[in-house]
Amino acid sequence: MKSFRSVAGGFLVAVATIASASATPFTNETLFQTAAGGGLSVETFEGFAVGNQVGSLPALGVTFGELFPGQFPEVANGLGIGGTVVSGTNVLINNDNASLPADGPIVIFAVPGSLITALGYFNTSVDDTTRLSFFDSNDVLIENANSGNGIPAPFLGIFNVVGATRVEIQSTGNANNFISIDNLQIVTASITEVPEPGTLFLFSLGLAGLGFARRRRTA
Ligand SMILES: [Ca+2]
Ligand SMILES: [Ca+2]
Ligand SMILES: [Ca+2]
Repeated sequence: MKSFRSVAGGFLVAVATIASASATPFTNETLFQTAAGGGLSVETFEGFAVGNQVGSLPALGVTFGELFPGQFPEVANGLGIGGTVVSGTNVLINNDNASLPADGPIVIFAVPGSLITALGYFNTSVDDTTRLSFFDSNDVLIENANSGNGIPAPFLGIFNVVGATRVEIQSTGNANNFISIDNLQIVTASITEVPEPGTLFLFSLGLAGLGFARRRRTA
């Protein structure tokens, strides 16, 4: 009987390990890029005019959610809004026409059929610290991490092999919630297999083992 119980416990431990094994935030851009591997693309926002809304970045394989109906994240002059820059003069902001109050989080979606496995940026807000969150297709938080703030702009990146359907960048609420980012860098991966059935299979094996052990114990 004891051997059956330990087998069941082993399966449950394996499932828990799979769910948490890939948590890897980076505050160093070079280490992030090394971990993220090939296929990384960087957006400096220098190809946009100030005031342009950014609904998608095809080269990075992502689209953006609206800050509020009819308003996507917008390109601004980083120094002109009281922040800083990492490249050129432009940054991306969570605001309309850089006017307070600030608006919702910057929401980034992987294009259908793909997942975001790595995403990094510099927080050029100077005052606000930011939170980077990865969510799966069921809207469950995979992993998050908080950036620093100040000058020079601190980097924050997450590499997560599970892959996110949606990523959010938002203020942590320590300042005026108006945030800007620069040198957004992303790796996406095509969905070649759906991981859920395998995980569910392992989980159901664990449950079956528990049930079997329980039946044997009462017998
Ligand atoms: Ca820039
Ligand atoms: Ca606003
Ligand atoms: Ca701010």
